[in-house]
Amino acid sequence: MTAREVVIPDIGDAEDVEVIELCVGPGDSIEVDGALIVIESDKASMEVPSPFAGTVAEIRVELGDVVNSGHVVAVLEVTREASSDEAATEPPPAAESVPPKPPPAAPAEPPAPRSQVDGAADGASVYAGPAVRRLARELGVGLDGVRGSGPRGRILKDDVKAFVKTAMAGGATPASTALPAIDFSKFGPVEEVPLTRIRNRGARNLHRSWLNVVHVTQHDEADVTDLDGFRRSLADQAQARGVKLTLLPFVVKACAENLGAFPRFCASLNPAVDGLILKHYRHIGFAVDTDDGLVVPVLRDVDRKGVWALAAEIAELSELARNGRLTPDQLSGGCFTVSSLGRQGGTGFTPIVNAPEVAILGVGRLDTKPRWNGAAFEPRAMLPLSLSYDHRALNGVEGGNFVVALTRLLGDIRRLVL
Ligand code: CAO
Repeated sequence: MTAREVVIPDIGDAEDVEVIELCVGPGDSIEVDGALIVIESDKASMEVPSPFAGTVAEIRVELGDVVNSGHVVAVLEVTREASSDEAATEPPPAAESVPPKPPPAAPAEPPAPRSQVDGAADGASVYAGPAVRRLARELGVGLDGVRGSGPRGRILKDDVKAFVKTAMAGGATPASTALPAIDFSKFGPVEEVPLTRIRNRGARNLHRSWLNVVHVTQHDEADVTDLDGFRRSLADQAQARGVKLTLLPFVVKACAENLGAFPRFCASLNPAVDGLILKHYRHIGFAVDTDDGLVVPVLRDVDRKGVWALAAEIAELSELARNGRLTPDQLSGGCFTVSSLGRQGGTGFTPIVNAPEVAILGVGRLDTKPRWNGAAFEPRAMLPLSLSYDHRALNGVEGGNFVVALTRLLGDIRRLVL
């Protein structure tokens, strides 16, 4: 084996470029064309590839060093030099913005430096070198989703490895669906605030549902004129009981009743997606907005409870949720979820199914609207309902029937006691 020095090749007009990455260290073995270091001018960053195969004896530069063509980068114990074929197939450099000049054919020098933006189809616009891109390709990682920790957001090998680690732990978006990491400070002042633990967990759950559940949302309106009149007529009793009687407990109660008539909505798909697990209990979750994020406490056996009891329980669980004091038991076991944005307003929205449940009901803001009664228009209190369901488990006719039956129940709550 002979010791050979490797120098920075001709880098065109670039002068005084900075060493921004050491790709290998003493003792590492390296192939012909393997990346030794990465240098960066103010116009482009480039990898300096090895012209030899062998072992790295010395690295003669440090991070941050300023170098020029001809500067010795490393000393290698050489086992093989690049063949003329390898030298000939070396792609011409393509710089990020202004390309360095192609190198002259000089056998004594290492191959031309390679630009960081090497035109790979996947993640071509991200800031990473060929060695990192190669590693990412080997691991099946899309660089668009990897956050770079190097200077100016450059993606390092360690970033790719960390991404894979997180993905293995179930915490990252699959590469094929990842959104690109963007440095928004390019466009104006920004600050990053951490997501609370609840928001973070919620985001993952919602994303998992979004990726797995085939969502369809069916919208309708329930004429709750009589129900709302009845609710208001109970105001004194509610005050005496110390309970706030909103529409929500009536809606939850009606849902429990409807789940009895439509058992496929009170179910979960099995993991193989070849069977539906029907649940013979009616535990219903309801979304609560808290300072820390969205939580969904579960009301147990709603079919066996009256509206007063449900109203009291909704208030109690909402309070616990807002104080971050719900127990795991109070957050699990739901068959169906109700998400009410009635206080906030809106005529409808698309709730995301709280998987592995198969359906969720969104409730909008009650509004008084003119309704044709066959002879004249009359003012009616209309409640917007949006049912999202998993189309893998339920078909459109079932979704439509469920909503229509629910509007009937809410339109005449005497049906709840039938
Ligand atoms: N239409 C019109 N008014 C409504 C209404 C509706 N659909 N729903 C509630 N209201 C009114 C109530 O009657 C009450 O009015 P008063 O103060 O005059 O009595 C007021 O809005 C506040 O109600 P509330 O929100 O305190 O009570 P609730 O029982 O309706 O809801 C809770 C309780 C915990 C569900 C709710 O506070 C909450 O957190 N909602 C947000 C849920 C959420 O974030 N969903 C989105 C998740 S993404 O799918």
